[in-house]
Amino acid sequence: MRFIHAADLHLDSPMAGLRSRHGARAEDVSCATRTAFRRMIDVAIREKVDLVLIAGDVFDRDWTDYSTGLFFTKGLSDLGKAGIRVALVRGNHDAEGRISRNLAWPANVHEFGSRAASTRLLEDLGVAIHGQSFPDRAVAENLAAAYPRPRAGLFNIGLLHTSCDGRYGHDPYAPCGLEDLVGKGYDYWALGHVHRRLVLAEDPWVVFPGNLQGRHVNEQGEKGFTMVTVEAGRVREVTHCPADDLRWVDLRIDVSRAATLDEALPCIAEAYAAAVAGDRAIAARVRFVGASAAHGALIAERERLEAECDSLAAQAPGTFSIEKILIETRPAGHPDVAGLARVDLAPLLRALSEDVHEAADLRLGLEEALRRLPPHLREEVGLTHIGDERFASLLADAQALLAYRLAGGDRRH
Ligand SMILES: [Mn+2]
Repeated sequence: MRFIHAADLHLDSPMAGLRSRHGARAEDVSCATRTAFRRMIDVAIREKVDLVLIAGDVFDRDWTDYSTGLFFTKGLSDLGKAGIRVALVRGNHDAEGRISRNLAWPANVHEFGSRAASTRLLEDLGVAIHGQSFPDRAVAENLAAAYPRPRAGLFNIGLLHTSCDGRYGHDPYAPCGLEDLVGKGYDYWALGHVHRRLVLAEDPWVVFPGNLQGRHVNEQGEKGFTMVTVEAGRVREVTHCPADDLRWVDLRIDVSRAATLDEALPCIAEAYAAAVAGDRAIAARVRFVGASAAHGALIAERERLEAECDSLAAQAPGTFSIEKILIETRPAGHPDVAGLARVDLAPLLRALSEDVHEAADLRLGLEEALRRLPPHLREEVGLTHIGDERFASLLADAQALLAYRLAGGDRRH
């Protein structure tokens, strides 16, 4: 007997950050969750698995129309035509109370109810599945505690959407201890909710497969589902199968050896090439780091830098998209003060860094100016709140920028 365990499909999740930046490409990118789901269906059919388990969060949010639901039922029907059964529970994202539209599932699909945990027997496969859906988003009680006792002589699977003991950085829904699960007497716990792949125990198996497709830069690396082979009522093999169509990476590009924006370009191209993973599309957050003589140039010529980043992305192998560009470089040594001295800015800037009253005045002025900006602009420039550290780094950037401009740096090419 073989089954697939998947969770957190989040179909039609908007792929935060990529939509707005990529105009024409937005549609491809937003299809990533669908493509990943389709990959899983194709593997299930090709490998002739017996059963597919989905541990909640099939949908990212309430459907805006029926197309999301139709896409899902089409995949389920294809499984049905291949003789593959499906069991699923709803999670916090697709709890009964959150999805207002409804489609009847194909006949090969069993959805567990949300009132109480129940058991579904598939005796021809020698399997008993125990599960319960989320009635609403926030489920505070330990659902696992009331899961039924295992059925003797069958392979017992617990299907559950849970934060487990809350150590894995997700909202604490249907919390439970690992010992609650292990003590239940089941053979395999098919969990969902934590988007990272985690094998919490192997006797019995307690597994979070992770989500099928990363949705933002904090969901990096390979994503997919888990394939489980059972022989004579015992787990023989547990394998992770990648399914993601778009892979998120956080690219730190060290430009400490570059003195100009142009010298930074080969560093970017090199980092892109290293990030490419087979035929997966890449979505990258690009972060320039290092103490660099190009610091001032990067800040002053940000618009060109962003365009060069996009241009190099278009040249990279495969599909390479940029989510966001962050300039986190520091100046290398002291900024070129010759230009500053010429207009007597050096003493002023020194005073701003050293004199708390001067600095406080400047900060008030800056905060006042920010208050006049529309909120979406404040957010866009990342200045919703200016802490001490942020203020000091803004001041240092302003100094580097002025030095660069006064030295005629932006007229050099
Ligand atoms: Mn989820």
